[in-house]
Amino acid sequence: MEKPQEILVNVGEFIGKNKMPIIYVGGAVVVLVVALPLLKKIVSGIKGTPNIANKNILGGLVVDESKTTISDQVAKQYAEQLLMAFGGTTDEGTIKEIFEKINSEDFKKVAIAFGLRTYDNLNTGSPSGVLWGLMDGIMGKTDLDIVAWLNLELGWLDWSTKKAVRKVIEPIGFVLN
Ligand SMILES: [Ca+2]
Repeated sequence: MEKPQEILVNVGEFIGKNKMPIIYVGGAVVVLVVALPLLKKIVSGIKGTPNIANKNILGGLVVDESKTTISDQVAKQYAEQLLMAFGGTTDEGTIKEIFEKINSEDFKKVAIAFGLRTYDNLNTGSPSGVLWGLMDGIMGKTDLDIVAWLNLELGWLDWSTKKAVRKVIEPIGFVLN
C-alpha cells in the first residue's frame, strides 16, 4: 500500500510526465463544449435538408369524414404512437398494428395530427436530447410529414409492415419506396 503523500507525489509525477496528453484532452473538452454548437449550425446550414423533405403532403389533404372510422382524438393518439414507434430502434409491430386498423381517410386524419415532426439524421429519429441537445441536428435535421417519416423508417426488410402501410396510403396517391 502506498502512503497518501506518495500517491500525491505520484499524481504530480503523472501530470509532469503527461502534460501534453492532459492539455490535449482539456482542449478536446473545450472544443466539444464551445465549438460543437457552432459547428452544428454551420453543418446544418451547408447540408440543408434531405431530398425527401422537399415535398410536404399536408397541404393537399382533404378528409372525407363520411368514410373515416376514427375520431380526431384517436388520430392524435395514433400519430403519437407512430412517432414513438419510429424513435430509436423502429418498432415495426406497432406501425403495422396501427395501419391494419385504419383506412385511407383515417390515415389523412393521422397525417394531419402528425403534422411535421423533426427528424434528426444523427439519431435516425426524433432528436435525442442527450448531452443537453448538443448533438441534436449536428448531421442535419428536418421537419418531415408522416409519409416522409415512413419512407425513412421502413427498409426493404420490413416488407410485411410496408405491405400494411401501402394498402392504406397508395389508394390516396402516396408512395412508399
Ligand atoms: Ca428509427
